[in-house]
Amino acid sequence: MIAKRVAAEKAVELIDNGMVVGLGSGSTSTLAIRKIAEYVKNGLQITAVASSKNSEKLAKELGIPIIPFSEVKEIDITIDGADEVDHDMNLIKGGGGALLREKILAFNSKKFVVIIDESKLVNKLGQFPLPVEIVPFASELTLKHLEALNCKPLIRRHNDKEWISDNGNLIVDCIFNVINDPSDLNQKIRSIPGVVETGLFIGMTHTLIIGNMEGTTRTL
Ligand code: ABF
Repeated sequence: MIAKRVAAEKAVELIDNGMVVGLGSGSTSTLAIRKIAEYVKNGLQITAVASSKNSEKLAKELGIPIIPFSEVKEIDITIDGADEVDHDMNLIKGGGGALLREKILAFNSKKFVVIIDESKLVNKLGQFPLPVEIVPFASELTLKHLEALNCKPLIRRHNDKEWISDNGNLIVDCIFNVINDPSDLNQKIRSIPGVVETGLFIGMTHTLIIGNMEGTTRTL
């Protein structure tokens, strides 16, 4: 946890007064949200938008001012975690199921800061099953097309039921083991009707902050 915490805290130092801040999801982002709340209590003036219902709830409980997206022209900085990161700072995200909202925030941010512990760094993406958000309609057909891309697609389940995203969709975890061309795969998956979004974040990361067990960070 220390590695995640130092990465999260380093990222929060990048926030200035007056900024619109995008809040990520997951355990590393939660540490960032808690730190932001401390700064807000001590006088930092920001507004924020969240990438999941869970993060929004937590931020509100901690006193971070959440504003509706209708009031946002652009997000100054979004701080979010990742499941895997390669040497080009491409990511797999969506282990927590919030990949669509996370990608919308990242896309609309001047600065997208990714915070990880060093265990998330990989030579090639794909060990972590790639989450893909799909609409429930005709999901069996969508799954066949995913399978044709050489993966084993599994619909995410929780308590014996299909897990439903914040957007009312299904998440398919696609086991590839190795993804040789993440950009090409991202395009191929996104061209399947029924697919809403993939957990591949290609060329979106501006800053990567890596925390380690010694309690120090490295920024790329
Ligand atoms: C979010 O949280 C997700 O995109 C990713 O699935 C997850 C990272 O997990 P954690 O921060 O809990 O290790 O950022």
